[in-house]
Amino acid sequence: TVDASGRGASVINSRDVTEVFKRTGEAVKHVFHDYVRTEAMIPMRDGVKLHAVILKPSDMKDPLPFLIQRTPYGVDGTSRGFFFAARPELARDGYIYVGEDIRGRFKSEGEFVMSRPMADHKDPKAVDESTDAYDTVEWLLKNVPGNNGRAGFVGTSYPGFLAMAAGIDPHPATKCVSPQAPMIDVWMGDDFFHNGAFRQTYGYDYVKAMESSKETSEVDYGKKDGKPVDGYDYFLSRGSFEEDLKQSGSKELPTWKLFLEHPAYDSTWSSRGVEHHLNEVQVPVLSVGGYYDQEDMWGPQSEYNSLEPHDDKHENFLVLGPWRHGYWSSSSRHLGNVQYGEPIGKEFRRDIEAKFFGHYLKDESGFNLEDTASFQTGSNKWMRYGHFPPEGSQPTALHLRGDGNLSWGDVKTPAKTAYTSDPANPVPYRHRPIQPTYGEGSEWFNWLTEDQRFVADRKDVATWKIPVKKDLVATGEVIADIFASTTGTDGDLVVKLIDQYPDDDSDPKMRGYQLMTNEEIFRGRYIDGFNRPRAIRAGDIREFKWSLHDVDHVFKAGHTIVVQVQSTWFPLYDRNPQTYVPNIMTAKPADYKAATITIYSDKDHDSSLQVPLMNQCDAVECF
Ligand code: PG9
Repeated sequence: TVDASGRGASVINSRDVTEVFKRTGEAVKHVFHDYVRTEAMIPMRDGVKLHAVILKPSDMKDPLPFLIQRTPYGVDGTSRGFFFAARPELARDGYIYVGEDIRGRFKSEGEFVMSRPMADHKDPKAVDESTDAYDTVEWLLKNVPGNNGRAGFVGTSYPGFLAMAAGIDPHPATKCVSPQAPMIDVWMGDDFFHNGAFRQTYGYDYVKAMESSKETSEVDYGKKDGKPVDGYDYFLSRGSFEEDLKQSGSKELPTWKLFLEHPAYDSTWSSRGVEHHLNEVQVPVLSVGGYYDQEDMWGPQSEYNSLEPHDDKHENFLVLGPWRHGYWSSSSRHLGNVQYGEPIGKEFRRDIEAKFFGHYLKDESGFNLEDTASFQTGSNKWMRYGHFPPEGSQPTALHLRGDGNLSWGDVKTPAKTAYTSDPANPVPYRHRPIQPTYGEGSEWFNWLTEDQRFVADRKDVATWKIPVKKDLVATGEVIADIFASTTGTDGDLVVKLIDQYPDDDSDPKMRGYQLMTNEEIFRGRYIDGFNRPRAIRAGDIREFKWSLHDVDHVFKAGHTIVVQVQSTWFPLYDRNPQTYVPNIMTAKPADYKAATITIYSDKDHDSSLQVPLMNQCDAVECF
């Protein structure tokens, strides 16, 4: 360890940096700076020291701002998106880059707490990710010569949450933050739960990887007959999450314990919900999110929505695109099988991200985002909006009729649609075999773009369709509003909005393809509140209403809109026993029972999706 004044510092030359670029697959012809690399142990207000790597362009003439990324993934290597790998356009612009290991991770002292709750900032001794960011800036300003007195924070996913925390009660020198795919509430809609349904594979895998040691560990489901075990069989044979942990033979890890003991949205989780603190943000925020983010789709959307009412200075910006988790670091022109024609990640990094930091940290010109930039799928073009959803976006009911058809007009004939959901034979969320989340051969990254025909013939998946006669533009939030009953006393509902491509599509890979544009799960026991789980009375018709997130998509004429409803999405989500038990994490084998779910379509129980149409009257023929 050396101090930040440069004593004992090593120089990273441009060739090393080029190597880093190369590893990302990015063809970079020019590298602009050599860097002086130093390390420091930065003292926090409670005496704990955090390990940081500081990279200063060796050719710098004028003072430069700090661009800081705090992370639980280690700052020594180039893994998990340290600046050069994930953000070459920013690296080219010249900043003093700082990467810092958060408490308890890699070379930092202290204890790691998964998505550490916000502390009371009136207490001078309290620490959280916001105070650690503050203390880091304070130390850097005083100890790293050549800075211009300004700092910005950037990060994706966990580091995105850390960037957002740096903007809450920020250090006065912190001038802007860009939280990208931040987890904003790990219970409500990000990594660990969605609307109360537990993300079993993710919760198991990620916690094991992060909490088994100070560094990141591998997760493996083992082998059977010489082949890797399919995660579907692995979790099905184990039953409840409690049983799963028992059989894994692993020691009890702190966040697993939270899952077991706090399955509902109590203060354990709400204290980790960053959205509850966003009225305290006083710096410009550039939130970035993917329409196909398999981990933190909810975070950036809810962050933007929570900040918007307090945005008097118009400094709350949003960028959305058809990316999987963090995929704006790539310059790919496609996601899975879906082609976009242009390297949208590169355009975002060059035209928006680099300009945002240039503007707020160096007073450079060129940042011209008014509010939102969204890459609209279907039409495959960048759109700019003064607000999201834009003016003209109209929530329009798409009704689920009894005959398997959808209709834009009111339902005339009362009807019901029923299916039986059996926890012994749950619907897979992606095609099998299913590897551990981040393991070798895992198709976790692109599962949200998988062709849904792989489950379309199952009897426990209900389907509705409508042909698209004229191009339909949907921009805004999609809401599911489902009237349903069950023969059980608890249950889950999964609703998927799908764009089905025509059988003669010009791209052979896309012929008949069922591409989800929106999808989400809701756990029935939370119908009266996420902190108030309760049994549903068998046979009662109840209204279940929840968000399927934002969309910006053109359903083209000649395509078909499809809605699928099912009650399992396994093993990403644990199985609901469908019999009410106080804690699903500890359910017993006898609790898991098949149930028949009935969806109603009539005047008083109008099951539908609210689709945010931009050209409602024209496209729907003014019904
Ligand atoms: N999505 C990851 C994560 C963040 C926070 C909690 C759990 C997981 C990540 O990629 O950082």
